[in-house]
Amino acid sequence: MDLRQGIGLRKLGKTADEFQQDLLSNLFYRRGTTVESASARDAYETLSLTVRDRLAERRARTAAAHYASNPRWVYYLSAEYLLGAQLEQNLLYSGTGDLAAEAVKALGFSLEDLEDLDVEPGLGNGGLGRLAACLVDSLATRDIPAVGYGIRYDLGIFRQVITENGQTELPDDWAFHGNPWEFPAPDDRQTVGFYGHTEPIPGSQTRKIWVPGEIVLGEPSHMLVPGYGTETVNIVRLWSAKASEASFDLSRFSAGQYAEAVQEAVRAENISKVLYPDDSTELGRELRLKQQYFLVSCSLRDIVRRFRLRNEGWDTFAEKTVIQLNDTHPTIAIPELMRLLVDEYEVDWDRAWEITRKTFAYTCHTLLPEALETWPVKMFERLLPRHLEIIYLINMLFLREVEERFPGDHDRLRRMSIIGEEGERRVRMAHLAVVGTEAVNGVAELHSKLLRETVLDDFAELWPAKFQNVTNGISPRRFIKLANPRLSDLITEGLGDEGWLRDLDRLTELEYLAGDASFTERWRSIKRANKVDLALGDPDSLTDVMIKRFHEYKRQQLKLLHVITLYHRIRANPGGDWIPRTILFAGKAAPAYHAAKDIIRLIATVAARIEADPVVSPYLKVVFPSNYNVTLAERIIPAADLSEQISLAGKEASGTGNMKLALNGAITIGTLDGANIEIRARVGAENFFLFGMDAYQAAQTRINGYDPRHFYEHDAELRAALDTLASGIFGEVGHRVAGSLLGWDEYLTLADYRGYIEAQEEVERAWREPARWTRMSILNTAHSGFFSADRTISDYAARIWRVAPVPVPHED
Ligand code: NBG
Repeated sequence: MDLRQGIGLRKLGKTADEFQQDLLSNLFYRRGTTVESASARDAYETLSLTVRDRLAERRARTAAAHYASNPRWVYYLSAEYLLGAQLEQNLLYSGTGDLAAEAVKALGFSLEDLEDLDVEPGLGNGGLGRLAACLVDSLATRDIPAVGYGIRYDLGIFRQVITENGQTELPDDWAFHGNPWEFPAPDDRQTVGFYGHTEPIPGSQTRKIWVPGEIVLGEPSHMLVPGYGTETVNIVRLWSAKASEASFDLSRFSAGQYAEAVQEAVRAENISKVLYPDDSTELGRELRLKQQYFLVSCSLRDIVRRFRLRNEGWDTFAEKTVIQLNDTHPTIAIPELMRLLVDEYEVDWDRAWEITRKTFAYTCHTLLPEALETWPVKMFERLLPRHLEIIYLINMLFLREVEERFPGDHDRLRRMSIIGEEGERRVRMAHLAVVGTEAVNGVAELHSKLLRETVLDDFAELWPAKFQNVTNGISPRRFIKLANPRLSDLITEGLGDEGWLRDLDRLTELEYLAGDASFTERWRSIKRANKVDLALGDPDSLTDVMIKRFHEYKRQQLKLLHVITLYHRIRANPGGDWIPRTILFAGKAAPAYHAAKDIIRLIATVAARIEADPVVSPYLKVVFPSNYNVTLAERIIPAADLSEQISLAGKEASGTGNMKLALNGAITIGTLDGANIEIRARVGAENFFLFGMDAYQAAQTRINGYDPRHFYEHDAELRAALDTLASGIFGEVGHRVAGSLLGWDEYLTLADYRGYIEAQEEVERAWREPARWTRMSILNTAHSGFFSADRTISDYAARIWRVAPVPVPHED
């Protein structure tokens, strides 16, 4: 099938000459310049368009195949996407890397020059946003008809600069120079209402009319999401808030009141201005809720529009549609679909509820109580009055169901209610998400188990079959093929072909090569070469990395206690047989999270101190590159020897950095938390450095009364480390951090200190035997196949979505 034939379009060529022709033609006609005057940016934009054209053709074929088969669709609703840089990926996925390298030479540039101009859209914070990007990649790779919906924030996650004073945040105007990868689709613009009031409809108990007080437009644009080794190209559709024409006050402008004239427009467009506006103020919190409804309202109307292209009525809606809620941020989609069905399409309540429940599924990504979103009823009432009424009705009917099952259990009703009545009344979004969906899943075995046993235990008792686990996964294309080309080439050579990139379980075949002397030698030298490239420390040192968001539960502070312990040990015995280590921290802290920012600042201070110490610096180097993002992760991960996954057990839902590092042959030092447990089970206990309490021991410790002073008093090295911090030699911040570790520390840091230090000693013993270490490294890679996001998608497809692939025919 060739869609171009029908309209007389020529095919895009596959030869170097043809690619170059297209590049030049794009430079001339679309960029409006010539070879002689082309800047690097001209070349970058032109190359991107030339690559995009090739994907656009596949996209057109995908859309046609999907339309023809009228399939069951997966719609992924996510407030965050960390898509990573696009050029390199799209070169790989379109198979045009070599052609492109050749063609840009004619413009006087190298591919690497141009890749440096490819800014990643930082439309997310951390693991949750990157997971969304890995899942859409694998949806396309598995040929599943899917659309990812999100918000096109003007400013993504802040740019971080690290100095000795810690973290400073700068705005991330990622699309300042434009974004060659997106297609605006103004025809699919939607209208979103906020505020206002509701009016009854005579004769109807459940239907209402909502008269919004503010109207904002949502304008979509989409980015292409190609599958790897297949023809499918899906899309991620991102919404931008636009003020309506009427919001510009011409008369005020004419009167010279320029700021007032655009005030309303600015307010409207602020909705998609920044990812997660600061929520330490009431207005900031309201803006966040506005963002959530904006995403949901635009996306649901788009989903209905798409459904209507091939289907009529509502009978088949839930059969043709599954909407996955990525955490609670898009949960208002549940009352919004009810509102559309009941108020706008006049479907009766019970039937609407049946459709709604069947359509949605919910993924929970946390166990931290503070991360389970709730919104004040008052705010909801003001911003989304009709939705609050619908939530009340959903809640009333739900509580009736609970009451029938557990008559007289008032405490249970109070616990399970969608409305929390303690203190200020609040809407509990996680409860709404569980009540309004067909399936609820956690993101690793332990996490799903703890959801059932603790946070959502009442719900699991009521609906045991609803609760599932789908362990997270990562894209092997981005996180090994693109990030670590040397190792990928070696693996391909070892396995005979590149099929493992679509079938990651094939990595187990590497097990047989772990005993091969020349293979292991090459494995080792690749790790070294990757460290040379990273250029952040001695390539012969043990490269020990902790890369993730800064949060007390992740316990960067525990790692810091290890650093100080090493510092003391080396100073006490400068002639000792110390193993040189480069300890690399990278990650951002939420701008208003002061305790996490203190830890960043302290690390930066300690790093400088060690650097300046002639006794310690030959053995120990602490580095903290600024602005951790997907691009930087792709550079660090291939160079890592040791992967730090040291959260307090029971706190990290899954982790996905742990998977990326293991896949690249880093060995994990970690607790029995999140997906660490599954990594250890697969790579083998002997290839994993385990320490610390498990989740049940941690809970028990808390119940028995955690006493940090006990550990301080009974462990001389720990005491010395804390005393050094408290002494102020690392500044006031050291004093503060020591104080919080010795005070009420929810993350039980000191309780795991000795176990952690001992595990680090075991690391050093293994490192002293290079053959053993390399074998452990190879076995980590060999047994990481399970963590492919392709497997994650197969699990969702089979167990939650019940969707089948729709293959897209090749050209011709
Ligand atoms: C994060 C968890 C991680 C997990 C990712 C992806 C949130 C709310 N949760 O452990 O902390 O790997 O989600 O599932 O960002």
